[in-house]
Amino acid sequence: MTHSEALKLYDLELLEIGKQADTIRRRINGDRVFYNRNRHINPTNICADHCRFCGFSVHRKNPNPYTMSIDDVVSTAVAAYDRGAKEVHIVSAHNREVGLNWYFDLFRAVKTAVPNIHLKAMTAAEVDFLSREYHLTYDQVLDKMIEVGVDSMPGGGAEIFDEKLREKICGGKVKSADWLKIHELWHSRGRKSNASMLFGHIETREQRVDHLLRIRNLQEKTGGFNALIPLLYQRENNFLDVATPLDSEEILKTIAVSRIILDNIAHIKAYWVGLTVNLALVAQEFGADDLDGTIEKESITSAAGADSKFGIDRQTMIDLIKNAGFKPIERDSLYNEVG
Ligand code: V47
Repeated sequence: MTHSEALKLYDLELLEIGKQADTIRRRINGDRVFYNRNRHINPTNICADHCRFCGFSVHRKNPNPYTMSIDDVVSTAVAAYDRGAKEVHIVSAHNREVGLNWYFDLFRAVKTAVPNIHLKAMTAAEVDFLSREYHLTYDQVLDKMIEVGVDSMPGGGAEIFDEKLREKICGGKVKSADWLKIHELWHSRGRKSNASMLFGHIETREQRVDHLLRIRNLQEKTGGFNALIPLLYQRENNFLDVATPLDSEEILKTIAVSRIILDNIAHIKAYWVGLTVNLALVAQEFGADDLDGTIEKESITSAAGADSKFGIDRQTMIDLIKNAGFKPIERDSLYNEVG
């Protein structure tokens, strides 16, 4: 699909584009809606970067720095595992104060304490930060991650690949080509990851389509992406002045366009945290097939205004999916169905 063909999809009526996306969704995933039991842990918010959309890292609008001890991270993971979580999703800010070993020791400690939990950790932005800060190649950082027990990589840090816009909204962090390179190297190790796209801020439809096509091209090469997560921008406590939120029609169209362009990636996640549960459920009819997980505690999106701080319980998740007319499927991190 060319860029202009993909862009034209947006000109379709919402229900028409929804139908096209739903056809692909049903071909790949039937009437299943996936979720998992997971725990998000964000061990520090002290960041060397200053992304203008971020309400999580410590700055003038969020003046409360924190760094968890490794023991605290481990006990949080253990408690989540005891409550049934199958995955911990660990993402940190780019903290210069803690040192390289803090990152790796933390993962090793979690994996030693709960060997059966899936450790999804380290965005490509963190990989790039550690590589630049400590003069390591990407290969060295990725090999180290495997050595200390990281199982898969989350999709964060992709934002929007268009270089000009990226410079404006998150100039200091991982370059687009490097984000893709890091995932390619990770996939070459037989490992899986996710991709994301931050939308609903100052990007254009053209830039969204460009972003999705770059992900599609890498997936053609490696097949290593499990899911795309279109992350809806939240407007509070950050430095991007966005006067109006995106309307639901444009959000649903973007999810549908994602499904259609990325028919080579099995799953499109409607991340309930940013979309609200209601819209995330509607999105299941516009190409999405996954709601993400129970999460337990969420810090990044809620810092920018989302109502997601305390996660969602499993039974509520199941009931919501059933009431929306879909079949709830609890999955592990690699989309295998679990008990
Ligand atoms: O990359 C930052 C985003 C991401 C805001 O891989 C914001 O399964 C909205 O990537 N409004 C991190 N979003 C979260 C992420 C993620 C989440 C859930 C599942 C997975 C997965 C990955 O959060 C960052 C950035 O794009 N973010 N600020 C904001 N104001």
